[in-house]
Amino acid sequence: KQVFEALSAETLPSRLGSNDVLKDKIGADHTHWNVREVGDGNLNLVFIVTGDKGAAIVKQALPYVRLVGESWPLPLKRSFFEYHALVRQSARDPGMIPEIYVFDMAQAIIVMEYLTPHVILRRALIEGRQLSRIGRDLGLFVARTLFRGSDLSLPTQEKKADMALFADNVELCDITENLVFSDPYFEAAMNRHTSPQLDPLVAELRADRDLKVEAQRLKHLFSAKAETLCHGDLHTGSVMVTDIETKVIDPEFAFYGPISFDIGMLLANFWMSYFSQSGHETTSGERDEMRDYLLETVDTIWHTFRAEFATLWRTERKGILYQARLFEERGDPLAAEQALNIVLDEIYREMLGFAGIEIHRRILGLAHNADFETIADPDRRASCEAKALKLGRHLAVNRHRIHCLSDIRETVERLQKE
Ligand code: SR1
Ligand code: MG
Repeated sequence: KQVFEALSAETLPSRLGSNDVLKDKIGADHTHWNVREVGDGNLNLVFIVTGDKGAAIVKQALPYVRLVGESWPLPLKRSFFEYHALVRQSARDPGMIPEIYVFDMAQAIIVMEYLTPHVILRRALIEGRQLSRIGRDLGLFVARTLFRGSDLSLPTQEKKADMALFADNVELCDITENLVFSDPYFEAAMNRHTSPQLDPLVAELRADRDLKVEAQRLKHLFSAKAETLCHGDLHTGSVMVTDIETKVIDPEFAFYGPISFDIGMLLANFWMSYFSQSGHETTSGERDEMRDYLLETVDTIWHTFRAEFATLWRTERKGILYQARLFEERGDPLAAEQALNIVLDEIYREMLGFAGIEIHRRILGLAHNADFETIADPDRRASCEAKALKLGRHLAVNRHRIHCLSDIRETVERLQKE
């Protein structure tokens, strides 16, 4: 059995240089490879490798959480789940995932296409860039991957076997179960809200019985509703963009969970971006158009998801659920449409809840996001975060009473003016 060894910029060429695929993609002579370590994520090592023929990204899992250090061990097998999730996502929504060149399970290494001139979507949004494609691309991505990974589409034997495969991604699910659904709602050791100005609001949220009950209902859904293969960590840091292309990366948290989970996480990150914008403007109102763009993008993602999910329901529904022989073939086509509306409505309500909880954990928990973290003025930052926290509470607690996204737009715009 090969012993795991972390890569370094110095050792990488000699360790990977004999791989034929990489010789072809990067260059035959690895002594000419140039390696730059670029990873600034919470968990892994990431390198850009360039050579005579081209470039590649090398991602390696470490046996611990990079953000915290060796005191928090984390199994290398997450790389296996990431690889298998990438393969499935690529088949379910072709073109949305970087091309995978090499997977080395023992060394927890995935080598993939170097996306250039792509940037991380979160970065682009902080800079105030409006990407016209992302709403549609991401809406289609969630609809296709989540529908095609579910019992609506897969043969039941295949889905059950795949659930068994991914069931072992327990440590990463454990991170989400604790860091997302529980820690933000009590004084957990790893929490760190960095704006003391928020203390009174944080105390209010932690004493909010309705909120804490909803957070636990959502955790219950997360752990028990194994509907489909979710990306598991679909935030704006897991998306790479240019003006004409969108790619989704980093599905190491992949697990079988609710269809609504990825969509909720994703929309939460757009709402957080919205509230963070005033922390990045130099003159008041400078980012008004950007804020409108972000709310439009939320609408586009959700409406594209709904429309594509409905199309797939009508054209590709071949799994064990809502079978055509019960409905259409018995001369009652409206029955399948009625069931579709009920399914979509349930996804919508859950999605709002997951979005609310994701907002809270990014401000109160361990893992923050750069949208707020890069706001230099502490008072301004706290004011942005407070608005987002209030929206999070509203979404989680009132999700059964919020009938459409335009109601949320009103709430968001009212909070922004506070
Ligand atoms: C300890 S890991 C913290 C967070 O980083 C990842 O990107 C996930 O979002 C996780 O919750
Ligand atoms: Mg990640």
